[in-house]
Amino acid sequence: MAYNCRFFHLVVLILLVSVHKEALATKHVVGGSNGWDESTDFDTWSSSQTFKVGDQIEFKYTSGLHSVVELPSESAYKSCNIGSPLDSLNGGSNTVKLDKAGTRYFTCGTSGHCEQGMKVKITTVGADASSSSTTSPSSPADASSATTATASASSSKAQFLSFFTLIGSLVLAVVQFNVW
Ligand SMILES: [Cu+2]
Repeated sequence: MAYNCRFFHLVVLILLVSVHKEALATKHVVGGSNGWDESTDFDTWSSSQTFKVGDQIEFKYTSGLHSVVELPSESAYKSCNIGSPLDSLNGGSNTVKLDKAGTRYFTCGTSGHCEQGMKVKITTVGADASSSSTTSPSSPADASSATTATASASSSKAQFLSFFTLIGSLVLAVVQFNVW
């Protein structure tokens, strides 16, 4: 009985810790309920989302009909040049982790689909969403690079803090387990 109680507490704590971890990162299904398909308006979809460092994007599509190709540049994205992809994925469901700030370009590898609009640009911001001041086009070069440095510093600080919160939760779980 004592063992069951202890076990139950551990399970509850592990669940709490994993829920907490989930809350830190979001998984965005590309195209929403329409998914990765040439009929989806990806510009509208992506502008409705906030992509943060640590988030994931998931491509869901009919295997064999579509694929996922990551393009190396804005120009390749604009001209639908899939000749030198960074990555090619297939199988109907692919998850991509947004591990750093910046813009990434994805399209479909099926002939003609990129030209039909089956492409999406994902701009990831630092984990601290309040650092939207990074895009100030009229500021001089010195000021804008300083802003970028501050933004990335505060985002790594936020990641550092959430890491410690997670470790703290785990330590708490272990302590609870031993005491009960
Ligand atoms: Cu396609």
